[in-house]
Amino acid sequence: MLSPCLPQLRLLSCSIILILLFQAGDTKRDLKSACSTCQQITENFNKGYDRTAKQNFGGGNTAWEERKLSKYETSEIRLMEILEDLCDSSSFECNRMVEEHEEQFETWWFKKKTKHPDLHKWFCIDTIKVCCPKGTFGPDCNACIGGSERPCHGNGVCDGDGTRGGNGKCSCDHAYKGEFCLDCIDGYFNEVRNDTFSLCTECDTSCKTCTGATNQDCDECKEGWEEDDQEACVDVNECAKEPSPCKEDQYCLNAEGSYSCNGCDEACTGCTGGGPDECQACAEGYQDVEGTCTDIDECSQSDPACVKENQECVNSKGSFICICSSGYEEKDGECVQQSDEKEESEASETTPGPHREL
Ligand SMILES: [Ca+2]
Repeated sequence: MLSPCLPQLRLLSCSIILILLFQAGDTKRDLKSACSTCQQITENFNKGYDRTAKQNFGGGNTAWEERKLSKYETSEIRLMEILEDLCDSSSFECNRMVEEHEEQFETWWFKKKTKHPDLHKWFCIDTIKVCCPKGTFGPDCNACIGGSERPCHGNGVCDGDGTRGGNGKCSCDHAYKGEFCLDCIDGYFNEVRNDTFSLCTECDTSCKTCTGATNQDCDECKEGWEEDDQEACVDVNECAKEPSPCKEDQYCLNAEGSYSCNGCDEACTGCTGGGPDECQACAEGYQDVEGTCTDIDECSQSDPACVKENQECVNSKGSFICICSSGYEEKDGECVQQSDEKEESEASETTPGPHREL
């Protein structure tokens, strides 16, 4: 068949077809929103119905009042009061729908209400045909996949459910998959399963896939777990492996299904744990005191660490510094008396950093 879009002469008809196609797609989306608009309208109608009932039945008990009220109950005035409050003024779709179908509301109010008390069913489904009964979808209200009683076998949402739109296909709930939402995703297994019912339950945390709930029911272990000789998935102790998966200044901490690398204490060169008592060797500036790497106080050793005149030693963690004594300042590597205007200021540092060589 020739495409109608080939010759330039047919540009116009081609455009019309494209527009129609575009509108068809649009209409499909509109059908769902038309139903939800209608649903909202009927909900608001029911609220309005209750509201007007409360307003007008308060305390009336004389025969005259009862007659008057019962007249109001089915009156056009009451209908109008309800209709007024069906839509937000900003909702174009809602107002358009109410306006367009005002007559239907009157028909229902005066003639159909008793026989068809469910306004949503009478109005949205049977009369203006923007909605379908629950569990059905599309222009002809066909049953959703899995049937209208339990769409998607109770494990998902049917596209267009309850509207004249959609395609009836299932979006499965978490843990379920497949066209019918009867299959389980990885990490879950079918605890119960037949043609119409499926219950997916989570596998043991060690399984990637499984047939039951324990770590012996795994088909395949998850990463970080391995099969032991009883064919159960157990944690891999990554920290016991050679070479260690961690860097030199880190220690390894095993965990169920994983491990972590953590920094050693600053007193250590290499370590087996987090504290200064778990060092493999002490870092420079530290020494082993009863199994704990402890800062060396260079300033209190018999050999003075800072040797220049008017210099003082200040110890720090893993190191020390030499500073000029109070009243002296550093000049060309020497500590000299401060000039008058600077006398008040703090003693200044001669040279920063470790001074192991001094
Ligand atoms: Ca592990």
